[in-house]
Amino acid sequence: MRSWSAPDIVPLPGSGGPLRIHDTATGRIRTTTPGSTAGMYACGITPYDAAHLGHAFTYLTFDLVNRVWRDAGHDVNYVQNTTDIDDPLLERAEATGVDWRDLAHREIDVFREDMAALSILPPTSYVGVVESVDLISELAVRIRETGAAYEVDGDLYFSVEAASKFGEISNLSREEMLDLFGQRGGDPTRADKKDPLDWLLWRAERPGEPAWDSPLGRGRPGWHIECSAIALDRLGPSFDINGGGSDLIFPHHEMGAAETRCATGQPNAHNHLHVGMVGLNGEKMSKSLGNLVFVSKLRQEGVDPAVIRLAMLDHHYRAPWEWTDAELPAATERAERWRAAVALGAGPDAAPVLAAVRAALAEDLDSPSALAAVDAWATTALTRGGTDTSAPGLVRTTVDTLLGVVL
Ligand code: 5CA
Ligand code: ZN
Repeated sequence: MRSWSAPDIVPLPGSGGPLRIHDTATGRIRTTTPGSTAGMYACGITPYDAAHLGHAFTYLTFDLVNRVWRDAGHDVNYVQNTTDIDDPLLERAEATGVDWRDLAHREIDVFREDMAALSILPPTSYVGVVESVDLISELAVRIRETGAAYEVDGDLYFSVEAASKFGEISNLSREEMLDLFGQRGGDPTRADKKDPLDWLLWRAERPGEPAWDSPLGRGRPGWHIECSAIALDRLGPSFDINGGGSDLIFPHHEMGAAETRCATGQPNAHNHLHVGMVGLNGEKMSKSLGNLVFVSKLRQEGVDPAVIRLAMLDHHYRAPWEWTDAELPAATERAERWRAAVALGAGPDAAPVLAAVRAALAEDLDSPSALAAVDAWATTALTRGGTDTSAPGLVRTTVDTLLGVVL
């Protein structure tokens, strides 16, 4: 499926250091060790509604990884899916009287515009589930051939008993797993399953629901296997970073990792990256709760995308945070201050700013510290001035290339 247009990336002098990033599975900050091309997969949207700031915060995080790796000299093979067939999409289409395909296309279009406006680097491969049904059913067949899957009334389930390292990413107790599985799209109470945690790989056709032919019969893919199959197809096993928002740690990423391990004998990824939830008024911002701040709405209201980006960058990606009315005024003030400083003909030496932004981002994407380094330079430039005529240009490029903020 078509991705979105890429912002221009102006190379910076020298190169950045290796990215160190928190890994959910080990709970440690680890140095990533990509080859010449780094591989990364991020779970994409379910396109039944417009993207909200929580989604944008998650894709901003993957965008920072992308920029840090590129600055360190790597190419990046970045894959993102879009869940263009799933229960919530069908339910919304039914409730609003639109065709599910039209709904998905419309919302994916808005998402592309939002991402391009926010200067989020596009995935190398942006992949829908509908266009991937064959490769998803092939992976389900591979899993069935290992003996790890069984049928319940024509639906195919993965048997959790066959998952050799189940819990390796989430490190949760069985009680916690059962609880989250029930809350997040699982079916722990379905009768005739061998274990309540067994999960759906392939759902046999139901009357009135879309279905595709496959070696497993007519039906549609379960949720987790869509991401395992697309990632395996585009990136192979053992790529560098897999992730999404922290709401996906369990069951989605645990069960997806089990599928890849079962089919290939290898882990799906070396590092598991999870982004803190953005909330509004004390709750996680979520489509089902309806407490949303849409990126597209802010853009329509004329908010500068660079300001939206700056507001998000002021929060560390792992910490959950709340969007409040104070975010935009603070970010607007910062953008104005930075713009005034780079508009000066000269300023203090900017090489330390580049070094500080690089160092902050390379250490677990510490974007608040990166902003503080630029703040300090801008304050000095505006209050005491400076004589380096190349400094404003270097700060402008640093901010553009590493933080994606166009001044
Ligand atoms: N299509 C699936 C992933 S395969 C899905 O979770 N779609 S989603 O539209 O619900 O979310 C898209 C991405 O945004 C996911 O990575 C999810 O973890 C992340 N996300 C959702 N809500 C928030 C939030 N409030 N804060 C931060 N990230 C969020
Ligand atoms: Zn996913």
